Amino acid sequence: MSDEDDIILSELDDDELVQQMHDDLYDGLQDEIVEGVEILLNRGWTPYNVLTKALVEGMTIVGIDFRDGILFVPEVLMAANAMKAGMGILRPLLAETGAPRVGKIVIGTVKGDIHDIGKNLVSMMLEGAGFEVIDLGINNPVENYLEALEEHQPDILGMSALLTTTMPYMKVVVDAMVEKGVRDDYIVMVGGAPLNEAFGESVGADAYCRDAAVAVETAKALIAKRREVGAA
Ligand code: B1M
Repeated sequence: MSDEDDIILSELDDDELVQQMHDDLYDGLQDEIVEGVEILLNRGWTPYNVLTKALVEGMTIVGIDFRDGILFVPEVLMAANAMKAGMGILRPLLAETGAPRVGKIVIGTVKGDIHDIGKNLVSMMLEGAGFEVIDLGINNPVENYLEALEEHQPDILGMSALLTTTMPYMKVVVDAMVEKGVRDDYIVMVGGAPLNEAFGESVGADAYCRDAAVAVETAKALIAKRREVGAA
């Protein structure tokens, strides 16, 4: 049930339900989002479709209205928490591919930045594609990345930034890797709404990823390329 007593989510058809979930996400209604996710899954929707059509599309609307000054930080936080609640159900399902691990990635949002929805999405999609993901969370100083690389020896380092003020920190991390002589031991992938290809190149990353789907494809392609070169 939504907070409007007359709406019973399970009685809506798929299109109406997805529309209602966009509204519920906008209103930050966690319980309704969880219920909507469960209903769609029970109706045979794939976790990926629930994620992209019900949650990501809904969050895009929130983003636009935040940008335009229609929504404010507390409301966006509530929407983000509702999205997280939905993602909590989808995460294990997306990871349940039974596929052998295709690679390992250490990923985290850079220092000064607490945005993690996109990064979590990338992590979930990578897990779903068979990757082992070590998620460092938010606000990571360079030391966190370096320690995690040493400890976990991943194939890939992934960094996320959503602010124009924090994205330059990616170069600090890559430069530290160069200084330590370990830059070429790892594939470096970066992403986040304010980034682009040129920025990715300028910080010395191997790839900029526009979205989670591109991140998965790029991760697979770069690992395959690296293994080919290693085998030659
Ligand atoms: Co913030 N925020 N926010 N915010 N926030 C933005 C980013 C902003 C563009 C909004 C706006 O003004 N239009 C703006 C940045 C402007 C700029 O830098 N030029 C902004 C601002 C200004 C701020 C604050 C400074 C606001 C304030 O306090 N005055 C503050 C900063 C706090 C900080 O970090 N120090 C702040 C705070 C917040 C909340 C806490 C309220 C909340 C974050 C909650 C959370 O993440 N747990 C929030 C949110 C939700 C947003 C918006 C609305 C949505 C971001 C999001 O989750 N998008 C955002 C507006 C927008 O982007 N339209 C905004 C959905 C997500 C699925 O997309 O993150 O782009 P995205 O991830 C994509 C790709 O980018 C890519 O794949 C993902 C999935 O497809 N990707 C990667 C991302 N990371 C990757 C890593 C990879 C690969 C791909 O590695 C390999």
